[in-house]
Amino acid sequence: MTEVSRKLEPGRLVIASHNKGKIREIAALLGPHGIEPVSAADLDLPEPEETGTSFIDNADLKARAACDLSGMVALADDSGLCVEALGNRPGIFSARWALNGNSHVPPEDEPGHVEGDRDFMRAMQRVHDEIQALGPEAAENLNAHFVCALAVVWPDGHSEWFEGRVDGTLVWPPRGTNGFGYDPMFVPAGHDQTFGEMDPDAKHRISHRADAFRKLVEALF
Ligand code: ITT
Repeated sequence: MTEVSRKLEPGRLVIASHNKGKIREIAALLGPHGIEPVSAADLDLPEPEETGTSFIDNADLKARAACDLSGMVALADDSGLCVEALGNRPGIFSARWALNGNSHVPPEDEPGHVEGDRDFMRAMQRVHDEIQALGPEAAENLNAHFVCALAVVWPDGHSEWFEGRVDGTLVWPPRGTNGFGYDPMFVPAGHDQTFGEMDPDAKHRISHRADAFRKLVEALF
C-alpha cells in the first residue's frame, strides 16, 4: 500500500496527457473533488519520450516533466492493453501499435478510430492478427486486461503512485464508437457490451482508470 504523506489541495492541477480520451475521463473522475484540471496540451507542454520499462515508470516521467515545466502539481496516466496470449503485449507499447505515420490531425468530431497520427483500427487488427498467428488452440485464449498507472508529482519532487486494472476478454470484430483506443474490442468481465458500446458512465464505474482513481481519491483527498 502506498504510504501517503500529503493530500491534494483543491485548485489547479496539470493533467500531463495529450490524449483527449484520457483527459475527458480524468476530468470527469476528478470533477467532484474541487480540482480544476488544465491539460499539458492547453499549456503547450511538449510530450516527453516514454523511455520507462513499466506503466508506473512512464506515468512518473510524464508527470515529472509536466510538473518541472509548469511549476504546478501534475498528474499523469500511463495505461495500456495487456493480452494474455501475447505475453501481455502490447502493454506499455499500446499507443505505439497504432502509429500510422499520418500527420493529418482530424477535427474533434470526426468519427472513427483515428486520433492524430494514431489509427486504433490498425492497432486492434494487429492484436487480432497476432493472436490468430499463434494457431487455433492458443487463439482460443482471448483473456486480456487494461492497466492504468497514475503518478502525481509535486514541485518539490514528491510523488505518489497508484495502479488499477480491469479484466475481460477480446472480441472480433470491434464493436461500438464510445470511449477511445482499444475500447471496441474489449468486453469487461461480467458484461456483454464492449467498452466501445457502453455508456461512458458505465465504463467510468468499472474501468482500470476508475480502479486507479478510487485508490488515488482514497489516499490523496
Ligand atoms: P499520453 O501519454 O499523452 O497521456 P497516450 O495515448 O500516449 O497519451 P499512453 O502512452 O499511456 O497514452 O498509451 C496508452 C494507450 O493505451 C492509449 O493510447 C490507448 O490506446 C490505450 N488505452 C489506455 N486506456 C485505454 C482505455 O481506457 N480504453 C482504450 N484504450 C486505452
